Amino acid sequence: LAQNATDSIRLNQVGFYPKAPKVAALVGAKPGKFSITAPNSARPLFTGTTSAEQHSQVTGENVRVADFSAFTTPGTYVLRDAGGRVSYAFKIQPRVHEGVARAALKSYYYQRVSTPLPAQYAGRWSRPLGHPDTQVMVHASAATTQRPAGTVLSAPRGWYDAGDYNKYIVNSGITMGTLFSLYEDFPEYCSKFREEVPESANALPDVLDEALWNLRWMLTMQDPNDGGVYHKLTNAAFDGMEMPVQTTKPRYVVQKSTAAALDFAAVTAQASRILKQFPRQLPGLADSCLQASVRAWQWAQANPQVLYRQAEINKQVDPDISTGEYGDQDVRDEQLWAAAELYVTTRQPQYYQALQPALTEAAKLPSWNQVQELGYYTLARFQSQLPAMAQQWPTMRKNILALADEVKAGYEQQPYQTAMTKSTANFIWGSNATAANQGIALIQAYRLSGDKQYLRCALTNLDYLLGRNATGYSFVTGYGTKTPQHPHHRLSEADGIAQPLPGFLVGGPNPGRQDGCQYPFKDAERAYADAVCSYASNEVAINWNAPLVYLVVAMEALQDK
Ligand code: G3I
Ligand code: 9MR
Repeated sequence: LAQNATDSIRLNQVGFYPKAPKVAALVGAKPGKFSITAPNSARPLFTGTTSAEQHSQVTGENVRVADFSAFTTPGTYVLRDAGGRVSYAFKIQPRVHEGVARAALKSYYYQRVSTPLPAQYAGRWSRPLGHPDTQVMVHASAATTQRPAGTVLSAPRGWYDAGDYNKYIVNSGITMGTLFSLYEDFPEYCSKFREEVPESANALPDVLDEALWNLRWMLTMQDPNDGGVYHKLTNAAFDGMEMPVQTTKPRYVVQKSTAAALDFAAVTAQASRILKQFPRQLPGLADSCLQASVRAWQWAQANPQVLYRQAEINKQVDPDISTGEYGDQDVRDEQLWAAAELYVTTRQPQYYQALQPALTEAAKLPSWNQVQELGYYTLARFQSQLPAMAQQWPTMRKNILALADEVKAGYEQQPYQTAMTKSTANFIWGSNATAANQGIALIQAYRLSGDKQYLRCALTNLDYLLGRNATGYSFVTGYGTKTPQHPHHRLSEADGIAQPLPGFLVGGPNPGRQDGCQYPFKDAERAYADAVCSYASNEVAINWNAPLVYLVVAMEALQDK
């Protein structure tokens, strides 16, 4: 029967919590009854009637919705529609997303740089060490008197950013902020949440052990002479589709930037207050982080507009750098985020002053170049301990809720009944991270208001990512029935193993199609190609997996609500 399964019945291919809403979108379905059955039996365990047909303006599909929320018995099932079509098998059970949650966090272990991955932890994806990054050169764009071009530095560890092998401070910023916020929002759950990584037996929660691997790299990216932070550690050009151990190209740290300094200041300030809870395991590290944070902050105040413009740099010095730019040209949001983290960690009035201009501004959905909301989340989390903010707090609270309300408004009315599919503007490069970040915005609103409608809506975007979408894919490698097989991911492509590394969220539909690959469809919701060439729709990235980890872990932690 599984062979007859149709990808026109779109649902969360992993499954559903017993008491949660359960919805499938049926494309081109006959009207009438649908049923839920065991995979190998036609005997209905639940029957319902599909909704009236709705025409999607985006894809041209006609969609009916099957709602089986009232069916709560744990088990493994398929959905059968009026035309006799059968869905992929899915589960109804408590903790149904625990496997995805573990795998999504474990993806960071697979992205670790400068270390061998032994089979004990990496299984068939074990690999020898590559990119030791102990002999990194100062690029001419970063030359100073103390560190002239060609000076050799050691900056090991960190995570590979994405499908490529470079390490970018700006993108590490939002990634670390999201993972640290997960820990601060759900400390009990995170403390029990274990994967299988070398540090799992120690006293730290695994999510913090994993973040430490990248934090220790980030700390090496600060120039001790002035407190400035290099924008990235990179090859001059992208490595080929080869394994880390095969790569030999020189690596550089490039120009310092204000965005890098502020993201670094935010992350290290947040790290400092979290790691302070583990003085015996990590003696001195919290203090070092805070010192590093303050110095980066001071550098950024003295250098408020040092933007990273790769094309300009390439006109002036050699060698040319052609890897990811992460060229944020507006650092006001980075300034606010850093001020917020430093304020919460130190409670010093200067940081409070620095975040004044933005305190009453509308909230914006986070992305690598828009981090203001990360500051809002942190201020919200500690609000009861911040009496100085009492006056502004009602406005800020209203703004956080307003963003979530905008994400949520009317989602039940459109064909797929997810927040993500409400607007084609959501479908940019890395659109799947938009879905996950919308989920976080909704969870934050739930935490502030206690209104469960936000949680229900957040779950629609997890359903979206795991299969209730117009492509019919579950976008997390290895989780679901129809999952990406050919991500733009050097580690997955070059290892000679057919199955990609598990637990990775691919970028998702992106009508921009900047990679020039062949796409089966061009419309916003279906512009996705499961092809290695498609870096604009099928790459993986640390800043996309982080909100997935947050969303799935939060749903697991809140499943009984
Ligand atoms: O912001 C505009 C938006 O206003 C507009 O409506 C939309 C229309 O397409 O475009 C938006 O800008 C896009 C931006 O991403 C959105 O974040 C750009 O067109 C698009 O080119 C840009 O793509 C970035 C891409 O690098 C190319 O620079 C992605 O965000 C970013 O995630 C990606 O990051 C790469 C690194 O450079 C290298 N490592 C892999 C990583 C993931 O692909
Ligand atoms: O592999 C690169 C990927 O990580 C980037 O997101 C993408 C856009 O900057 O570029 C990819 O590299 C491609 C390069 O830009 C053009 N030549 C082919 C490369 C893919 O192998």
